[in-house]
Amino acid sequence: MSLPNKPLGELKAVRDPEVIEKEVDILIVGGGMAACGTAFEIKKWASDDISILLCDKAAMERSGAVAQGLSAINTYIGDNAIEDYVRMVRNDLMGIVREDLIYDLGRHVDDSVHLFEEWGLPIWKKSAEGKSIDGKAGLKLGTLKSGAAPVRTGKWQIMINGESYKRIVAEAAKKALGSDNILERVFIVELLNDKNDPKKIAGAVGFSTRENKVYIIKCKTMMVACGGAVNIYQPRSVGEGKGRAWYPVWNAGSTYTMALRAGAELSMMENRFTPARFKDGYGPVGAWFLLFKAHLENGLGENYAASDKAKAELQRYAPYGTAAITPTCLRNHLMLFEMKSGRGPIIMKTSTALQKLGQTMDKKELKHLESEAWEDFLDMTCGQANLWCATNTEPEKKDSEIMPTEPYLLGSHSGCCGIWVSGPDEAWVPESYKIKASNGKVYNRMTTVEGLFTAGDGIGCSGHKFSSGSHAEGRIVGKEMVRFVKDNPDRKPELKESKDELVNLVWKPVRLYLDNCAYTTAVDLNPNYAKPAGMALRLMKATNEYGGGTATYYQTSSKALDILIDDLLFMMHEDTDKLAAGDLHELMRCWEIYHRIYTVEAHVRHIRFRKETRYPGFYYQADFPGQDDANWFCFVNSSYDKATKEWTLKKQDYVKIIS
Ligand code: SFD
Ligand code: AMP
Repeated sequence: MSLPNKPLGELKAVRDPEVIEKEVDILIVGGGMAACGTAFEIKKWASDDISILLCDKAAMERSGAVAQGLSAINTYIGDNAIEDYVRMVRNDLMGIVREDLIYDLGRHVDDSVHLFEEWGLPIWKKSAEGKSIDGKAGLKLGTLKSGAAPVRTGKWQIMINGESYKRIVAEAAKKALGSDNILERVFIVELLNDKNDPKKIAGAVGFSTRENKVYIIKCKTMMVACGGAVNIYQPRSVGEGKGRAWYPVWNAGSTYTMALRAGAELSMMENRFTPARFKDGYGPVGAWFLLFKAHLENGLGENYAASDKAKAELQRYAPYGTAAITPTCLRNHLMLFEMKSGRGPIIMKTSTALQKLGQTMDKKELKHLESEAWEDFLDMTCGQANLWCATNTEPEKKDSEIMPTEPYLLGSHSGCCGIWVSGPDEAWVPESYKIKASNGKVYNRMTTVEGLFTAGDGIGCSGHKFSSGSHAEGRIVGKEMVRFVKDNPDRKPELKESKDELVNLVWKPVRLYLDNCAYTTAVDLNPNYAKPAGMALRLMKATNEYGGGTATYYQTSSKALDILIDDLLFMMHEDTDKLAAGDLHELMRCWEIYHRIYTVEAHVRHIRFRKETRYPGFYYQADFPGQDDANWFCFVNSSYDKATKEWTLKKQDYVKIIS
C-alpha cells in the first residue's frame, strides 16, 4: 500500500512504536528493477495459497537507480551471440567473472526489454533509410519483438525515451503482484536467521519511514535486492553540492550488509566502479561516446587515447587492454595517466561531435539532434542539464570536462562486486558454481544462506546486466523462490530473537535520543550520542583518504588499509552503538550509515586480501601495482560471523566455460 506524502517537516519518533508482525511464504526486499522483475513474474508460478510480500524503502514508481529514468538500455542481445556477450563482460572485468551467470542472463534479458516496450516504453527505431526515429514515431515502425530494428549505440546498447522508465516497469510489477502485497516506505534493517538452523533464512525486521511502526516479517524464502552502495566515499562536491552523485544516493549497501550479516558469502567486493562522468553534473558518457561519436582530448588538445603512448600502456594489460573495446577501468587509467602527468583536464569534444554529425543533416534534423543531446541528460541525470544551463553551456558550441568520480559499489553496471550465488542446475555449469539446499536441490541465484536469494546489483561476479538484465534476473529469482517454497512444504520459519529484542534493535537510536536530548540546547550536539550526518562525513573522510578515494587518485597501500580497517572502521563500529535519531527520517539515516560501514569495510578488506591491482583505473594497491595472474586469477570470497565479529576471506576458483 502506498502512503501519502509527509505533512510539513519530519515525523517525530515516539518511544514505543506500534509493532506489526507478519508471516508470508516469500518476502521480496527492495522495489527496484530486480524486485519489479520478481513481482511481475512470481504470480505466474505461485499458486493462490502462496503468500508474497514486497517491502520497498521508497515508492516503487520512483525508487532505486532508475528513479529519474534512463536514456538507454545497455543490455539488449538482439542479433548478437550470447557467447559474445559473455566475452565482452569477461573482458571488461579483466577476466575474472562467473560465465554461467552471465550466459544465463544473456539468454533471458531480451524478453524483459520486449515487455518494457509492450508496457509503453518508447524504444528508438532505425528506419529503412538508416535514420533514428524516436518517441511515438518510432513505435510506428513496429516493435522489437516483431522485428523492428533498434537504434544501436554500441553493440549491446539501445536508445529509449526513458524519462518514465521506472514508472512503466513499476506499474506492471504492482499490477501483477497486487497492491495488498506491497509495503512501501518500509526500510528493512536486518535479515533474520532460523532459530533451529542459523544457515537458513527465516525473516526480516524493519520500520516504516512514514509511521511509528516496526515490522517483523517471517518467511520461508526471501530475495534481497536493495541495489548497490553510494556515498561510501566522499563525493567530489561537498557543501552546496552535497548529495550529488551518479548512482542513487538512497541505495546504501543494504543488500551486501544485510546478506553478509545473515551469513552469506560475498564475492569480488574488491571490485568497484569509478565511472568517468561529466564533471560536477555526473552526466553519463555512453551516449556521447557511442551515439554521438565524441572523443576526449587532454589539456594540450591531444586525442591522447589514440596516441602511441596510450597504446603501449594498454599493451601492458593484454589481452584485455588490446581487445576491441578497452575495458572501462583501463579507459579511466589512461585518463588518470594524463591528469597525473599534468596534462589535464580531460575535455569531451561535444562541439566537434555534434558539428560533424550535423554536416549531413538539414535544419530540422539538426535541431532534433541538439534536443537529443539534452534529452540524454533530461531523461536520466537532469542535474547535468541544469548545470549546462547554469554555466551557459550549449554542447554544440562549448565542450565539457570529463572526470572520474568517487567510487561506487555495485554488481549490475560496469562493476561486479556482490554476493556469491548458485548458477543454474544444468550440466554445463561447474559443480563449484552450484549451491545445494539441505534437500539436495540446486536453486539458481540462491546465496550460501538457504532460502536467501538476490539479483541485480546484489549478485557478484557478473556485471553489465544494467536495468534490463536486473529485471530479467529478478524474474529468474521469482520462479526459483516459488520452486523453493513448493519443494519445502513443511518449512516453518522460527525466529531466534523475541519481539522485544527486535524492537529494541531497530528503535535503539530513537530511545537513545529521547533519553538524552534534553541534556543540551542544540539537539545535534550531545556527549551521549552521535547523529548519523556526522558519522557519514566521518566515514567518507576515512575511505577517501585511506581507501583509495579521489583524494589520492584512487591509490591505497597496505599500511593505509591497516589504519582504515583496524583503527578507523573499528572505532566507527563501536560508535554506531551511539547513533541517535529524533525523527523517522533520521532513523533511516542511522541504519543507512550502519549498512554503508559494513559494505565499504568488505570492499577494503577484499582489496587488502588481493595482493595485486586487478582493476587499474578503478583503484591501485601501491604495494602490489601489477596484475599477478599466477596467484590471483581467482575470485575472492568473504564472510562474517556476527556473534564473534570475525571476517573470513578466501580464494575461490575461477572456471572458464566459454573459450
Ligand atoms: O547511463 C530498500 N543504470 C543503467 N542501466 C541501463 O540499462 N541503461 C543506462 O543508461 C544505465 N545508466 C544509469 C544507470 C543507473 C543510474 C542511476 C544512472 C544511469 C544515472 C543502471 C541500472 O539502473 C541498474 O543496473 C539497476 O537499476 C539495478 O537494479 P537493482 O534492482 O539491483 O537496484 P535498484 O533499481 O537501484 O533498486 C534498489 C531498490 O531497493 C530499495 N531499497 N528497500 C527496503 N529496505 C532497504 N534497506 C532498502 N535499500 C534499498 C530501493 O528503494 C529500490 O527500490 S548509465 O550510467 O549507463
Ligand atoms: P556509461 O554512460 O558510461 O554508463 O556507459 C553506457 C554504456 O556504454 C555501457 O554499456 C558502457 O560499457 C558503454 N560505454 C561507455 N563508454 C564507452 C566507450 N568509450 N567505449 C565503449 N563503450 C562505452
